[in-house]
Amino acid sequence: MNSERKIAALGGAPAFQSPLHVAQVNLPAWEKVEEMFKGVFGRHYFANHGPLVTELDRVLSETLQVEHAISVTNGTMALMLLARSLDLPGEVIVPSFTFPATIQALTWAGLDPVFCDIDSESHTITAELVEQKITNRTVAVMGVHLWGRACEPESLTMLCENYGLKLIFDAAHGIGCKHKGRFFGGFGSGEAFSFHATKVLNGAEGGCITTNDADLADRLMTMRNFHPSETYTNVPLRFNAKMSEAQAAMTLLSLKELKYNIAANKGRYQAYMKGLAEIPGLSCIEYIEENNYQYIVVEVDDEIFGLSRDDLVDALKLENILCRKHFYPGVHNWPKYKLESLFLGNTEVLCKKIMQLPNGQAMSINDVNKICKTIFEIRDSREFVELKDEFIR
Ligand code: T4K
Repeated sequence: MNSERKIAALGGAPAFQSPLHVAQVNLPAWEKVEEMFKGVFGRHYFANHGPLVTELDRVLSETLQVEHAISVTNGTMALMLLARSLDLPGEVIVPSFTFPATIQALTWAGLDPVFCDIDSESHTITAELVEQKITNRTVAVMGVHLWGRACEPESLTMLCENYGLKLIFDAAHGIGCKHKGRFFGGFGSGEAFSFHATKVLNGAEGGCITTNDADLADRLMTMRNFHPSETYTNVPLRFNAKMSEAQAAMTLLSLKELKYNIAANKGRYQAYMKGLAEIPGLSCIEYIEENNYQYIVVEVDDEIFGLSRDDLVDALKLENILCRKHFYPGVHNWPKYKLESLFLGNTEVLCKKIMQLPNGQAMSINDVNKICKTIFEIRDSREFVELKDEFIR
């Protein structure tokens, strides 16, 4: 494709006038927010399991078709509580290709993360790869449903049963996603979700843990607060991890709009798929099962595309298209966790190739098409491709 426009890296005007963030927040109409908050203010009740948090726990368990949903302050706290509730010392097998919260939650819970490589297609750990990491110190496996794609629930369950290990999931990306027709929420002993502002379900921070295990639910409800009306089940530790009424108000409103937001995401995802299919060297990950389409994840093959992932991200930034290199460099490369003896081949490759493109409510299909066109323009800009180091570094 020949383009007349001078790309921003060569001094042209940016493709977008103002920054287009990787995630734009999904917002309900202001009148609905006002109405909901009038209720909160009118009741003078803001914390400690008010009516909205109670309602949210009920609606979440009903929506996700799971026995118990326990809402908390954020996704990281959901992971921390879930990990701490295991009350076991030892090692947990986990991917490194994830948001750092997954690993930090284990460390906060006093557990030792053991990094496992991922499958290069699914971007998740597999039962086969996990089995190679099991030692007599292993107590659990934490799978991550990355990009809302299921992390082998059946084979990991079978493996963990065979070895007597606990299985928990980081489902931060997974609200509204299904595996074999079943919503995420009931896999493993428990699953942790995030309702961060950048997620398809925006609780303005927030999260929850779901489980079908009544004892675990009781322990988690006890661990999340100090409120005297809670049960006094014996638990390892208690926190203030309660979701507020304000967060519950936002989450409930956002839940009502979830299916519309997912449908809009799907439209943009399909437009990206179409636009990027015409660009050799770029491939957008596929969603075979029902997904929330929140993440537009692209793998850059620099030899075919002609530019590296990092060059493309830098050039797009100058166009006001703000992408993310999730999850570079991989948590196993953090100084705290780095082991010279550890090599995660697929993780290393993906950390250098994957980027996330913008998606969310503030974007139209035209915007998606414009982003795809801009990528063409950057690739076709010979001057830039040859001298990129001088232009953007
Ligand atoms: N497990 C996994 C696998 C996760 O991906 C995450 C979080 C967690 C656990 C932990 O869940 P939480 O504790 O966060 O509930 C973002 C999010 O902060 C994070 O929630 C998310 N995963 C991660 C994948 O992405 P950042 O630091 O890369 O992006 P951030 O927060 O700067 O937001 C991206 C852009 O979105 C901003 O540059 C501007 C825009 N934005 C953001 C916020 C917060 C807005 O326009 N408005 C906003 O209010 O981590």
